[in-house]
Amino acid sequence: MRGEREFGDGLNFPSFNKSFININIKIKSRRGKIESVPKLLKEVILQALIVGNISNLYKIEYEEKIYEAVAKGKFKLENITPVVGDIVEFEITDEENRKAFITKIEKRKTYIKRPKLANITNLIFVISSIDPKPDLLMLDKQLAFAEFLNINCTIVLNKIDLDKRQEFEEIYDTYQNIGYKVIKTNAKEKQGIEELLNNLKGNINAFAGNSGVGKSTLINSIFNKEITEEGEISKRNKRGKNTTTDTKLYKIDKNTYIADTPGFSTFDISDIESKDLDKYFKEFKQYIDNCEFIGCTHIKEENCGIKKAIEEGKISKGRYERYCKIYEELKEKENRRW
Ligand SMILES: Nc1nc2c(ncn2[C@@H]2O[C@H](COP(=O)(O)OP(=O)(O)O)[C@@H](O)[C@H]2O)c(=O)[nH]1
Ligand SMILES: [Mg+2]
Ligand SMILES: [Zn+2]
Repeated sequence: MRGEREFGDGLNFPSFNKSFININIKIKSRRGKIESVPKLLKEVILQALIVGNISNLYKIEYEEKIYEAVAKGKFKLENITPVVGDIVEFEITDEENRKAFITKIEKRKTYIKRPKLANITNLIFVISSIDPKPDLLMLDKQLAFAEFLNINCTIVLNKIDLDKRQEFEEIYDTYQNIGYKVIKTNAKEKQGIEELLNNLKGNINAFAGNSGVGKSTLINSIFNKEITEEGEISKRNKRGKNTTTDTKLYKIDKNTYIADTPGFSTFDISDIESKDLDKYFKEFKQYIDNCEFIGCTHIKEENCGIKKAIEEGKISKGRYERYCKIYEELKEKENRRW
């Protein structure tokens, strides 16, 4: 049995794991009889977190130390490669120069394909109230995708200082009523940063949102120093080519990380099938049973539970309109595929 530490709903962060294997060994007694006796073998398994990856080299963190590791050949046979966010078992091959082998990948809690990220337990979707104006279509795509991936998400409504008429309050209410955690921030003046930080604790977090909404400013406020610019430059390798593998985890504290993920701003949700989209609109779920037709898409059908819920003011009209748009987009992509 392996003794793992639990951190709420978050991850089992790498720890010093002892595993005890109980086996029976056969011995010859003095009288020449073969006897089976139990023997307790004690084995120490080291676990680390992958915090960086460039091509086939991994940076793994173990007890505040960073080792440079390669994956042992057998992963190729298993058709699985380690990715940033993976918790792995490893063997140290050279302590002085901090070199290691990755020998096993622990079961992933979550997995994102593009960019490849394991064990993200909190997605932070940032929109700004003004400049650029809130892109709710993007937000709803992202929220649906997070539901699809089964990852918790948090909405950050940034640049509240610019919205003199406080129109962001309506957005706040819409998403709060659905049951999402919404945090209002002014990243420049560090308003709401404390609340955001509390929300990140115990998770591996990734930020997403359109360019200019304030992601870098928010992350810098959290760390109180400039770190993400460096991360953004590293998108390009020495020859100036874009690399897609360079993702990093930045440590906030022992149990909390932020993923710096180039190319995560606008993500592709085409893995969702149009017919399943309603499941990923969280507040729709409870009304789907009221639809007359099984497989109702809630667009052209009559006697639709979703449409009724909108009339009764139980579902936001804006959310429904964006559902229709996203549905059509997915449907179109599917038609092109066949
Ligand atoms: N007024 C105001 N400006 C902000 C706020 N957050 C970020 N900015 C500014 O918005 C611009 C874009 O921010 P940045 O963090 O680079 O956005 P990113 O592209 O999402 O990383 C910068 O000029 C920031 O100084 C905020 O809360 N209020
Ligand atoms: Mg940025
Ligand atoms: Zn319906």
